[in-house]
Amino acid sequence: MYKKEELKDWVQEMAELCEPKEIYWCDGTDEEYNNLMAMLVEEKKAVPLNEVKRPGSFAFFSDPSDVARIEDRTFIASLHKEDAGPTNNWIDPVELKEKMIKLYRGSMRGRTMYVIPFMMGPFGSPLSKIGIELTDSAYVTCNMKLMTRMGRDVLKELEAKNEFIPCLHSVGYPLEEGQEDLLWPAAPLEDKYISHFPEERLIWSYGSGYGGNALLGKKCLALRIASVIARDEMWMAEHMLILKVTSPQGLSKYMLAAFPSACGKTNLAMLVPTIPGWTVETIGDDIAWLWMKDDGRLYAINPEAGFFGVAKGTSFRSNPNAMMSIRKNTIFTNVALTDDHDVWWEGIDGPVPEHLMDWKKEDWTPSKNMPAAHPNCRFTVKADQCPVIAPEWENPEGVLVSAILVGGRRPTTIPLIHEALSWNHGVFMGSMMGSEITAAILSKNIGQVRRDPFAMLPFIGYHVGDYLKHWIDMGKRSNDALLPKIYYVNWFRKDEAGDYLWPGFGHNSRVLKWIFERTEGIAPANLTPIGYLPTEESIDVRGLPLKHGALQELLSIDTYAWLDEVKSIESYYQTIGNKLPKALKMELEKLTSRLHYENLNQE
Ligand code: OXD
Ligand code: MN
Repeated sequence: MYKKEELKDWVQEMAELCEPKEIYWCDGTDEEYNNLMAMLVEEKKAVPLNEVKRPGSFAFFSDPSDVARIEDRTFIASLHKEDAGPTNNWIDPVELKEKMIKLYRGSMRGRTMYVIPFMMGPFGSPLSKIGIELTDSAYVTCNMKLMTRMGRDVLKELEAKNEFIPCLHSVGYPLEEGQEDLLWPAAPLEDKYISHFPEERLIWSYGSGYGGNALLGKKCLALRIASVIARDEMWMAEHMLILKVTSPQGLSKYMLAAFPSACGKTNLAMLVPTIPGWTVETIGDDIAWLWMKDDGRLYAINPEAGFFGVAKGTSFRSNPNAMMSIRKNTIFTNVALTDDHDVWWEGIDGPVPEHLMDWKKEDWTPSKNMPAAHPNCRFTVKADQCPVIAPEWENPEGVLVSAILVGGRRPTTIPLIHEALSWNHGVFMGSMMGSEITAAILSKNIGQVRRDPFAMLPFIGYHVGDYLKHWIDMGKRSNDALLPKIYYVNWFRKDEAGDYLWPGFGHNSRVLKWIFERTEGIAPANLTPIGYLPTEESIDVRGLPLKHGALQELLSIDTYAWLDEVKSIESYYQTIGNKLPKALKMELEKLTSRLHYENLNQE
């Protein structure tokens, strides 16, 4: 964190290091955005889309080596290795800076350095944080305009807030005199570094222009660095959507949900309920910052101002509100293009076109037998284009949180929904949640399950054991009656034939309704060894074409499968080491004895 008086000197110092041909201070106006886009079109880096079908929208195509967050090249350079914990890549900060300074030296030659003042969180919120990103990418600058509050107003706010988080970004492809630029400049994989210096609250990113590697307000600031600040200041920075559910009686409640990347957070945040009279509105689709007010309750803001959503699979069937959000003024990255310059991806509505230009800018026909859009193709759009954005989404005071959902893709064992017995039991659920690995990250292990505590595995800026302890400690500052109830949901349970048991999407509103009614104290539940489960009658399945016996199976608990799960959690907990909070060990022990007791009773 630097003081406002340090801003000019820091920009100057970084410019001397990176040697851009010019420095440009962003004012955040629409005019500036339009000028940058016009320049990107001129340079052939952006493709303008069909003005009738997709007005004000552009497509970008990345280098095939730069398509996702790169966890292997993401570093937490804390002063002590121990503080980064077993889940982060650690490099000594002095050594890392030496390496990166060499890379940054002259890295912006022939390019403009854009100075982007941005704010994470609504103006006027006690929790909001200012960042300044220096980048040599106009694409990144345009994305930051949609994803954050950015420009002149932020510099004004800096006068009051005093401090900012410095974020340096270079694509790592300097242009020597007469050298032609690439359409998507980037550095080779071994030179890419997404680095965080938690004690200094400093972010240095080099070599990638894609998503979370380059839009530094999102994963780097609002999660990794913010999680460290939050621990120190007793608030929470979480990888969670925020939604508002309103009952037919007009009562509204706010819920958060933590699911690993590409598990449907955007879909749930914008869900269209299939039960009459209920509505869902969106506050955020990816990140929530939470704090406890004097009343002992938790409140949340969405630090972002836009959505950087996975396009693949998005359709009027899966997420009509997202489709309506991206009708205009949207940046698309790595989608395919139709012959009339509209966007296309696998899973979008309508028949598969006969001919496309794929994300590698090559001709594509169905016979190519390769996806036309990259599986991690994205749309970037301002949140206020979402037709169901809640009017209070920018309330600086945040919204009162009634429930926290955790979950992931688990084909077996985990029921559709269960409620934690207490805050600590809920933290236990969050600590052991897991999901199959998806295309949002570059990994060789696609398809395997990895434990991903509160979906924060790639985003905790410190030791995972300390992070879990922070959750326990937050609970100690209040009491269970005031804290949100915690739920484990699993939309992805399969039957023996491998078919999903639950139809998901808009039908998830039926589960939200049960949660809503639980927080009101009116929905019945069965007490089981793993927590409270809905009685079959308490989930509203009217009009739902469920297979015979599906609901029973979705709500069933196989104690033997759970005892296997316990073993797997035990070995996972060992990887956390001695920083694992005692409270969680106790929760695991208590779960084990409840399961044994149940087995004895059944025999
Ligand atoms: C994201 C992610 O982009 O989690 O939101 O990968
Ligand atoms: Mn995310």
